Amino acid sequence: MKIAVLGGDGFVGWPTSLHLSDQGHEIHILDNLSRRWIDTELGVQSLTPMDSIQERTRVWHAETGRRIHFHLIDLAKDYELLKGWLAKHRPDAIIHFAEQRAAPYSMKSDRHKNYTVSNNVNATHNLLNAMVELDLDAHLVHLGTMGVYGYSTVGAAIPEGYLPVGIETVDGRTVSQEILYPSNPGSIYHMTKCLDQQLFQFYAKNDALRITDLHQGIVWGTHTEQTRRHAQLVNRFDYDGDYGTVLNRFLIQAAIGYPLTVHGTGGQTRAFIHIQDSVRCIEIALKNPPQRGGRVEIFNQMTETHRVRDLAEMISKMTGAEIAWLPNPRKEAAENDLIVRNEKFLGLGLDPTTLGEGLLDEIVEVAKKFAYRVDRSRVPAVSAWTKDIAAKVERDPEGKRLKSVS
Ligand code: USQ
Repeated sequence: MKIAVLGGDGFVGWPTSLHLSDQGHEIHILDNLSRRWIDTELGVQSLTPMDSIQERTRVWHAETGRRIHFHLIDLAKDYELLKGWLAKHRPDAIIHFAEQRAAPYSMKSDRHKNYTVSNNVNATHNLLNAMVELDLDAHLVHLGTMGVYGYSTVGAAIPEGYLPVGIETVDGRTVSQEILYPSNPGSIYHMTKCLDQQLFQFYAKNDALRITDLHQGIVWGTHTEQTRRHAQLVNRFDYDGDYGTVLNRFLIQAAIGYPLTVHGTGGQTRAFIHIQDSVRCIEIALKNPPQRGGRVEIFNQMTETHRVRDLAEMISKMTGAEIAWLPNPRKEAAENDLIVRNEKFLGLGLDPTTLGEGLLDEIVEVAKKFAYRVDRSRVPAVSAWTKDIAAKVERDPEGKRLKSVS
């Protein structure tokens, strides 16, 4: 297949591009390199030394003989460029990762909120709009988030996107309907993914676009089979308070002797997936497109759930790291249960990589290898969800005063 990978320079986009190229697909990465610019804005860098996208694709070609093409396009701003590219190349499938993906970054300031909404929603809408205009019958696979469902304890399993409900009619009968599971975003970033869901519903209904939305949990790990092949194919690995995600952060913190930064009681339960499974799920989704004229296909892309404090305690036991119990910079439930259905991917052959499979050590080893690149002052999460909360989040675990970066 000819596949366009929008956002193919990012944390999940890059290993996905390699994985699909390895399988013989023709891969075109479209990216505006915004993630690299945000690193510059924040004054942080990936724990792992990343080369330019051009250098990465050169090394991949030298290693495998396969070409990955790169096109510098901003989906949110360059509608005509995007449309022109799609008209010329007419891909069979499009994978859409091209969104600002960090909740803390999206909550940093009014400017960051505006940026996240306009970037994410415009990127998605420009893409859908161009596909209709060009009569492009490509299968669109979008990377969404488990966070669209929210994290309140409901005592029932979260279904894969749709919820059957009974509605009482005016004449007293009960009719059944399947609705999108009620969205309950916990950040501006998560809210943009809820808006994406609505855009997909409309375009699937109105224009019969074939769309798959992947509600992904928190990704952990860094290497995949392909990124291991050469030092310069390494994936990015974020540790900072905005882009680093909880499990990877704890592992890096353990490796550099920094107390594990648990927010609040650590009673937050979240869904997780290893990066290797993430790219495998995208491959499976590509092989199972919905029918034209059918509804949006939704998969829960996660393999296990864990409570934040259990992860901290497990890593502390494994490495001897201290745990710091910090005021939570986010507005979120202090404790929640989470049960998630994920039978669809399992039924299509996903064989989950779980925490118990020795890969945690591998990440600690990677972190130790590149520990000299870590700026400890960038480890604490300083982005507070409200002004009231900002006043409470004052000191980092090492006792230094925290400054808000805006
Ligand atoms: N947390 C800590 N300590 C930390 C970092 C996080 O206790 O040092 C807590 C947070 O307060 C939160 C939980 O861990 O309760 C998860 O935070 P996270 O930063 O690992 O994940 P999140 O902000 O939800 O976002 C990440 C990705 C996002 C993806 C989402 C999937 O950045 O792109 O959509 O995970 S999900 O969480 O399922 O919504």
